[in-house]
Amino acid sequence: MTGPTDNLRINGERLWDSLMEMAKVGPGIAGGNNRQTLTDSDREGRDLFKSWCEAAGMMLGVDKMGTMFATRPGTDPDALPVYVGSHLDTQPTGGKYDGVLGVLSGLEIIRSMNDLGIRTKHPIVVTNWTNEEGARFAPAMLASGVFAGAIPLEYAYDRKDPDGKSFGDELKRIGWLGDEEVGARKMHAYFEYHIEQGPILEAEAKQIGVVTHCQGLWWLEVTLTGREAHTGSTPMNLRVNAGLAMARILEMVQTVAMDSQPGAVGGVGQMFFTPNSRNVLPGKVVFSIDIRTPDLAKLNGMRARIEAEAAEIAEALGVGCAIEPVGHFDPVTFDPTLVERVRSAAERLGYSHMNIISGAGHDACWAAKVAPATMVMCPCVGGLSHNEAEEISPEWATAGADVLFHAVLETAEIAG
Ligand code: HGY
Ligand code: MN
Ligand code: MN
Repeated sequence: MTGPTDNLRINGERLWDSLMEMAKVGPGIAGGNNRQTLTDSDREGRDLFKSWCEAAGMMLGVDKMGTMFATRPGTDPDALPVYVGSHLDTQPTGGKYDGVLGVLSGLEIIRSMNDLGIRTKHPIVVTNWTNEEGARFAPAMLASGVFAGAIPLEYAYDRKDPDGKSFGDELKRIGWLGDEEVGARKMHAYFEYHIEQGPILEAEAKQIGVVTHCQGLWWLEVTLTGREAHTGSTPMNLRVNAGLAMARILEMVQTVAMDSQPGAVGGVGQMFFTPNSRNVLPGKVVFSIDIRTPDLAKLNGMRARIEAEAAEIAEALGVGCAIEPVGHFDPVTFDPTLVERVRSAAERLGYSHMNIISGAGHDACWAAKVAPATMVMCPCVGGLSHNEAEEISPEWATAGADVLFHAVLETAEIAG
């Protein structure tokens, strides 16, 4: 099966306009977005996306995790659909393009097919996965993880945000609890277009990332138990200092990641002190360790070393230590046939390209467990993401969406 003719392109201006329109929903404080999952602004973004899908003639289905599936019918009702997805939820200080570019490029493909009068054998389903970020409710890629059968639905519903609100209650509250069984849908193939969120494509002056793999991940939630005491009157030798234990563990995570080079990362992004008062030694410190590498043995070795050394550090200070894995997926190899379609589309369209391993996790990582899946990437300025200053160019956005368009059409099979 060869790809479509090389004169097929999406409407880059319309895609950019839609990105800028969606960016107005749940604005941040520095030019980006704070459209966290299951908040009122997430609901507003979902409602806007739904209106656009319906205007493009698509039918919307929603599952019991709130994931949105907008379908453009194919000519063969028995043919499994080609899915094109990503996420509309953002980090609290997120950018305008992380996730959103993939969802709205899927919509742009449909809009372009409508303009060009293209029909395909397989239906095409544009997907907005709930809670890809995992910022409010851990873990990341929660809805796609339930869809792939890796995470139980009840576990997902019980996940709590820092204010103690549950995922299930918040999904109901915003009115996006759907009726479809999660994972009942079967996919012919899955594509996800995403900004790189790293510096490689820009540094190498490549327009397209042909994503062959994605690194694996562990999220380890550490709870340290000290003794609340006065920071002024408690002698140093009488302290049970959970804060000090946390600092030493943080330093150790950095050492483990550096010892695991090349191709490994480790760090901490979230931490809570209780009672979090300036002149009280913390009775409890809870923080989340994030480690990642494309190498499975190295990933599990890093986890084992961190758990062992954290226990030693805590014990030496008389601090209690409990570690709970709250997020995980093994390194992912994307489908070689689909990867080749992305590469040949970039060549046909005259876009520079290179193979790349995704540093960030994506819903495609779970989709790859249940269907042939792959990704397309575009550069981002300075490799910056999960920062309100996240930026891409309209040209970069358009090039990746063109490649996505061709790879999806080749897979969905143009029916004339
Ligand atoms: O954590 C991740 O890699 C993704 O941005 N949620
Ligand atoms: Mn993302
Ligand atoms: Mn993200």
